[in-house]
Amino acid sequence: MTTQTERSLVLVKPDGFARGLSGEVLRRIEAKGYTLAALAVTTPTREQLAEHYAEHEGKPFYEPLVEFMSSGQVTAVVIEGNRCIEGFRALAGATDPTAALPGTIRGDLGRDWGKKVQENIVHGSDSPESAAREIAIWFPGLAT
Ligand code: RTP
Ligand code: MG
Repeated sequence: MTTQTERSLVLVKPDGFARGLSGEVLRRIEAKGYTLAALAVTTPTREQLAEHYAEHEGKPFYEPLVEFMSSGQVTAVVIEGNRCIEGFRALAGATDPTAALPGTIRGDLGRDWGKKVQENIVHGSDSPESAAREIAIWFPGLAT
């Protein structure tokens, strides 16, 4: 087990933002004990999303995903705390909100809306390398 302080990039996606769930997501992050290092409301550009989702380029859900993510405002957050990357992904739950366990953000607040892409309220970085890369995309001025 590592106990290094780390940062993760969290996004409240356009579905969560439009439903007014940014506060609820932030509440769960803070209740868990992580701290906020940066916060912004922004409408993602396709260029930002192409960088952010580079690993998914070419997959069947890529275009609908970029379309969905650029469709409205998001709340972008840098969170901080020991093992917060793993910890936030546990808070978020499984990618598919129908299958995500109750108690998780996606399990409690998400569902299948019959869209072309899984609308699942939040994004969280999946590794220290992804976190560093993603934080630079969403908060280019943030000191490391
Ligand atoms: P995220 O990156 O947003 O934290 O979610 P994740 O790691 O759980 O999921 P990932 O595999 O990285 O996929 C990124 C996002 O693409 C959408 N997706 N749709 N089969 C599908 O329709 C499908 N698969 C993925 C979801 O919005 C997912 O969060
Ligand atoms: Mg991912």
